[in-house]
Amino acid sequence: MKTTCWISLGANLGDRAAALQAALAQLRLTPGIEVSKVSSFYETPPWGKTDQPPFLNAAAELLTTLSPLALLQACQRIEDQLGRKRLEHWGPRTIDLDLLHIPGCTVDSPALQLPHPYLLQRAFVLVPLAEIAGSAEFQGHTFAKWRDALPDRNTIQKKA
Ligand code: PH2
Ligand code: MG
Ligand code: MG
Repeated sequence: MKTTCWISLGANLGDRAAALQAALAQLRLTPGIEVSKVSSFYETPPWGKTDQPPFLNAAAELLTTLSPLALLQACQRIEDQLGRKRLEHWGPRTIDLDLLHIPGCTVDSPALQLPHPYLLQRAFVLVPLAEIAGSAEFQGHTFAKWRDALPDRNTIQKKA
């Protein structure tokens, strides 16, 4: 059975667009993962730890036969292949792939929390996600409605 999973992609070091494209290409090559939708790429100010370069962010919809933990491992392997160094919490990174939400699935383990704990607070996540899944219901509202409730949603700029 195939499950839908929405993920967030981000980069703020090196050629950011090339890193997002390379991650998507690696996801497409991974057995058990189909990339069914990809959002536009967005220029976003750093959130949480603000003294770092701006990010390029996107969201994607995956259809997968993998378990949530196997999907997480696949994403971490791709981050490693693309030269991700795990130096600093919320610090600069060449590529970051985060699982956001799998409808009907909650996970609360040290390795993985689903839904992503900051999903509804981060405009850099919700603006791209609402582009590809705006009408999906999440905790009583659609993603489009959650996006529209974010005061800083206009700081997230779609790339031409
Ligand atoms: N990722 C973080 C911390 N802050 N800010 C933006 N704009 N985009 C990100 O992807 C991001 C962030 C930790 O994963
Ligand atoms: Mg992240
Ligand atoms: Mg991450």
